[in-house]
Amino acid sequence: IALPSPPPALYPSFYSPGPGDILPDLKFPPGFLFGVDTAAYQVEGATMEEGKGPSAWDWASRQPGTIADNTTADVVDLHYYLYKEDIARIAALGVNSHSFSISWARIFPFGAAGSPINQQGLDHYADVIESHLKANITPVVTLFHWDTPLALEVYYGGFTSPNITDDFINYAKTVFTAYNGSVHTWYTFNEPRVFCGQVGSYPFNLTYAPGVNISTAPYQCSYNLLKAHAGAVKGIEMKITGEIAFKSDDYVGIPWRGNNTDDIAAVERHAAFQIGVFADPVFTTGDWPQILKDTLPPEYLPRLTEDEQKDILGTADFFAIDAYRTFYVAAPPDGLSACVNDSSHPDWPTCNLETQYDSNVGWAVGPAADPLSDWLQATPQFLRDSFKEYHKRWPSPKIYFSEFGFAEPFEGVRQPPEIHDVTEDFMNQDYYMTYLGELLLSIHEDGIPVQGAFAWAMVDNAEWNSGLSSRFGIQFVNYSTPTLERTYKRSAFALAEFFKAHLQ
Ligand code: LGS
Repeated sequence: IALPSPPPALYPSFYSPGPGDILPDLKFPPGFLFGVDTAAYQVEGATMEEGKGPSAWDWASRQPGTIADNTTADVVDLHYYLYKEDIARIAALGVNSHSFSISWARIFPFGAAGSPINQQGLDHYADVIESHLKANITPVVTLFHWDTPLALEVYYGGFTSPNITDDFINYAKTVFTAYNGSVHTWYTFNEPRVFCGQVGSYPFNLTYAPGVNISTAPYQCSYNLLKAHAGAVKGIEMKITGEIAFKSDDYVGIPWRGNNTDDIAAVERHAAFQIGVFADPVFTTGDWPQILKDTLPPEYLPRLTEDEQKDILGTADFFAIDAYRTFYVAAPPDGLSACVNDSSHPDWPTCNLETQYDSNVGWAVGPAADPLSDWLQATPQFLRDSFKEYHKRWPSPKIYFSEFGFAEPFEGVRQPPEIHDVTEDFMNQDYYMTYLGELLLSIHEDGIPVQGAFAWAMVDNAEWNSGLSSRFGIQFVNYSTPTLERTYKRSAFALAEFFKAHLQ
């Protein structure tokens, strides 16, 4: 597939320099990965084919009211069958890496250790990996991007049960053994904080509102998941042939009133209850952040024994961060600290992800009614500070900027009505260009060892609860065509040009 010339811009972008003119003298370091992201549930489709078992999301997407537009991911992009075309299309852009996930239920339809292996699933991903290598695209493979085999939810409640740990380690070993040597970079888990936050409404209420009426579920999940991560990494000793970590999400907040000590304490508390839940144990201490232990009794937060701490510490070769944006964090009016996602504690003010910022975070109010203000939540101006914070708090020889991107709403909000072109995602383009400019400065001025940047997403896809209506792709997918036709958006051309100018 040859890259077509970009069509002439239909109207001017907010961001004036062309992708090649942004900091033209600054280059990405040698070996830098210019990647796009996907995840199995979100792009593959074919959910009931070739021996795959159902996942929790296949179940959830069938429950009325769970997905905004009532779509399932049964067909979605049919990447399961169209992966060769998709690989050719990203190769044409000059993309040199693809970060994708393996569906656990394709390899173990029933999930559990000792249950049958689906050879077709193993063969499928072998060919997917080979096809990437042939196209000179480095495969970066995630073992778990939220699609728990449904059977394990039914048997024992998925990640709320300690049984999950052995079953995950068994799955991980099977995959590592099958593809070791072909895959160099691995992630065990995608965004465990988001995943276990949803687990607040376990088992089957997969909305994004975590932990309001909850039990101990989010922290049981965190405990089991952390042990599963460490067990997988230790068990495999990948360090000989590859590198492995998990993908963090979220941000270290910015104190709302600068040097205000309450706000600084709120930032610390926020960091401890968010990224710190997983990053502290793995990168710095082996144990939960102290604030967590001080706040949550052992019934909520199982304590890690010394042996467990030893097993967990150091189980990441690099730090990976899905850094979409940053927020201000402020102490709530009573001066205590931020209302963060620890509502399982009886004495703590409850809040959820939808509203936690309303009262105490200034302008960064959660999901906006007006999509334009969602765009305003893009925060390139904080990217360098964020990377400094990540690197200071959870030091690692290498960082991947593992996801960033923006879902352009095309409903006439931003484009002049006479244009209304679904491939003119100029806000997404501006998002990528401003972030990447800051990233170059972060590497060159601040000395942050970032070695890869991955755009979410390769194509439009099933955006969890938002279904097909939230379009994060750098390629438009026309879901009304039988071929599920892909078209490069403006952002894809901009990314291609930016990386061509800055890769060496
Ligand atoms: O699709 C998910 C993407 C989309 O946005 C992916 O599966 C997740 O790993 C990840 O959580 N994702 C994601 N997160 C950021 C949400 C905030 C986006 C706001 C962008 C405003 C500038």
